[in-house]
Amino acid sequence: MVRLDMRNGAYLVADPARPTIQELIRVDAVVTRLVRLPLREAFETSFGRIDSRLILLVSVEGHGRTGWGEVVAAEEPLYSYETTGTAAHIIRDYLAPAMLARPITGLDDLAGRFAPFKGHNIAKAGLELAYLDLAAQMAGTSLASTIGGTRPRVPVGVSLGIQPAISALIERVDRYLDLGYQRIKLKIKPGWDLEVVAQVRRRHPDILLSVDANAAYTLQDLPHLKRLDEFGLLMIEQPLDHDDLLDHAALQKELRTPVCLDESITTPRRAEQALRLGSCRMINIKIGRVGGYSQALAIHDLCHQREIPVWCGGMLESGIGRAHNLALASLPGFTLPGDISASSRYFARDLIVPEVTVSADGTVEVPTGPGLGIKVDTDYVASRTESTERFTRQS
Ligand code: NPQ
Ligand code: MG
Repeated sequence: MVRLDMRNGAYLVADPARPTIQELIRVDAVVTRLVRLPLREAFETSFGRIDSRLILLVSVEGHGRTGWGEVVAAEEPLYSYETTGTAAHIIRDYLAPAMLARPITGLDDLAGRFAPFKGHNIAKAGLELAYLDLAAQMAGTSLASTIGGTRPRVPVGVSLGIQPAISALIERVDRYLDLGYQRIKLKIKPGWDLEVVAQVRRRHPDILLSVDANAAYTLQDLPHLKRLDEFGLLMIEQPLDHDDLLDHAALQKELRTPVCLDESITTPRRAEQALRLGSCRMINIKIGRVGGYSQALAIHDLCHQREIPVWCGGMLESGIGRAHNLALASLPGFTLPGDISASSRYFARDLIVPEVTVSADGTVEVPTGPGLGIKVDTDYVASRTESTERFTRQS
């Protein structure tokens, strides 16, 4: 039986059968680093286009070890209101002091300290990730097994940005299918939707195909969106506004294609309300968007109990965030392919060794070593770091 217990606005880890962390973690220092990685090619969505990824890395030091996390916010508040700048501020002034105040007894303890600060989920998640890597290292177990993950490998798909021409998109669809990716997701917007989907579907009648609008439509577009039903899509992701559950419920009633919510699901309570309203039939879980493992686990457990499929979303993470996504996606409820591509899909060189690779069957291995189970390439991180801040315990 899954509980959704609240304390200070944060949900407690929901499944009582889940292993809990026994180690008392005393964090000596929290370090943030701004790192810029060039993208191998520009990534365009309905809200904008980027050529490089500015990443806020977080590390926590304690017990002679270092745990690593990643703040997945973008530079501009277009996907969500958070940015690398707002996250740096919230971590500096509120979250790092709360984390350093006293030893941490577990995930619920840390989530409870962050909960009084409203929102800023992506900032909170960055610290939770780093904490959990350190806690799992201390326990000598992999991060995946620490949270109750069961899959040794996870199925993955690729998200393909808006292109200058359909021919460029088709070329990429073919390339990633050849590499084994199990699902193709097309970014869409008004003017880059029906014709694009029709051509890809005609060429590949049987693949798992989905679309993601990143909130580019309104309910007035209902007749237009209904035409997507004929393409047998796995889902249409976040067609309407980022915080609108009611209009999504109205839309889902009129569509055969399952609606999947991304931006709209910011807390376990919002997930529960979306399911109660019928706003979606699937949920994309991003650890950042929901405020860390504690909340992601609660949403996973809620959906698993109700047989709602979930999958792991992506935020163009470096290998550090990518490795955390692998741990999350190893949970039993993650039945659909995640947006967890190979490092090389986005970057010429990643921040970790070995890099994340996708095998020919479209799966990625979940690391089994202690903690994240990958090595951070600290020399390469240093060479890419634009600025660093270090926060330490007062006593
Ligand atoms: C999504 N990601 O599922 C997001 C959107 C997204 C892989 O499609 C910088 C930081 C740029 C975060 C572009 C994918 C981003 C970003 C797109 C997130 O909706
Ligand atoms: Mg999305």
